[in-house]
Amino acid sequence: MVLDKLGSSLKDTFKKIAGLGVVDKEAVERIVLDLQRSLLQADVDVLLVSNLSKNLKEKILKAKPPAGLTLKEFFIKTLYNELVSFLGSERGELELKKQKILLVGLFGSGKTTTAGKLAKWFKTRGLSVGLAACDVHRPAAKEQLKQIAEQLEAKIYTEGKKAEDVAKFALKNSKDDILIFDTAGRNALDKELADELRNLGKLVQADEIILVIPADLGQAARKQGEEFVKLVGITGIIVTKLDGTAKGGGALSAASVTGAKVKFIGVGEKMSALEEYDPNRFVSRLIGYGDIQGLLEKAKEVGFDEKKAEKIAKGEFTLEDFMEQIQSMQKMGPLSSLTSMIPGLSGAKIPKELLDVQGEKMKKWKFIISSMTPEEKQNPELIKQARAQRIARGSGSKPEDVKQLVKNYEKIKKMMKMVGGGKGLKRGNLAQMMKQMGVKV
Ligand SMILES: Nc1nc2c(ncn2[C@@H]2O[C@H](COP(=O)(O)OP(=O)(O)OP(=O)(O)O)[C@@H](O)[C@H]2O)c(=O)[nH]1
Ligand SMILES: [Mg+2]
Repeated sequence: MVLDKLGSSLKDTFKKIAGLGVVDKEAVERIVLDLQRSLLQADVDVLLVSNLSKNLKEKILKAKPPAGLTLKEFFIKTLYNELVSFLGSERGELELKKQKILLVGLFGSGKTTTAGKLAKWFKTRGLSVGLAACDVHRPAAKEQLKQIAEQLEAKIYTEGKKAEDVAKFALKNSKDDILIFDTAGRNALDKELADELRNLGKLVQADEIILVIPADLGQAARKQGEEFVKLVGITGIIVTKLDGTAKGGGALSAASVTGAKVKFIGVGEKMSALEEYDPNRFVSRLIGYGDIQGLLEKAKEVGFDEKKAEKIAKGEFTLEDFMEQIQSMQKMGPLSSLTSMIPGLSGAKIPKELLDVQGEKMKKWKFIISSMTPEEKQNPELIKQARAQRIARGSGSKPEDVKQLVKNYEKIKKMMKMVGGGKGLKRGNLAQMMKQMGVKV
């Protein structure tokens, strides 16, 4: 998978947001720091990273979330949108119409391969394609393009000594819908290359002049892009070799600030390894949009309170805290998918049904607790026969139910104190806890 390292660290960041107890300044700063680390590792320009961080902090800490969104959801959505705009925001397109495309770029960036990939892309969309081999400098260049053309059954134009001669020949003879001009690369954008490209540009009058940039350039893609923009006025960029580098995030974000849109990305050596570039889709795939949707749902329903969960794990909790936690967990759905968000719970595999069967009993307990005095809630051990009877009457239950709840609470508290010891819940303990509460495991 392309950019999997960046993808998985971004995914972690999103998960951390969803798992936040409170979204305060400190939490936002911690998350932003996390994000910065991931982006810098992907060779993103420091300035771009700092802009993104600033935007994010301002939006989360100063702006109010729109109605209907919790702060956490707002955080997740804002980060998502910022990443999309960071990587270009708009979708780069090539029209399906008769046109001339000039490919430019430095040595080995992938121009010739990309000429073939584009030919295939247009051909599979029903347009005829011709390839003009305007790289007359590298001895095997024409031969390389010829082989690609044969493989794709595209027309090929090679005649002429100079690049311009080949271009003229192609322009004169081509009846193809799409005519793609492959050009020579250089180590740098020197005068010779600049002159040749300028002349070709004038002669061909291409509809699209596309700069081909390898992703392993990382943030240097910005400077190169800007140079080519100045020289030949490129209309778009194709970033190649995204499959082979962790620096692709840097290249894509850098390319997107040159003012020319990234139109396609190259993700392999094969002719089919070309993808249309849509920042929105790219981000959603990078971080797993389904996962983000899931996190959004969770962030919406409950504010899972980590601090409270920790207190519970240490055996420091009131009856109400305890009920609240169990309810949060119920709302949050399958516990197994949550374990990574709750400290101390990672690795525990708890069947979903375990908490679902609690519904009726949970309701009853809620009524019982709401019939207690604040003092009783804090110190349930005060509840003996007389109090139990009063509470049962108030909550429409039996004194035995009240006593059972208190007994279970005390058992669990004791158990948690024993096993928790500040380290949080250990594997299987929650299951044991449920058993103590009378749930069949
Ligand atoms: N992994 C990977 N390799 C690629 C990709 N695009 C091109 N390549 C490889 O990169 C090398 C150079 O590609 P070319 O298409 O010859 O590059 P060029 O820009 O035409 O090179 P010059 O004509 O010498 O300037 C070849 O080995 C390609 O197979 C890509 O998206 N992924
Ligand atoms: Mg080439």
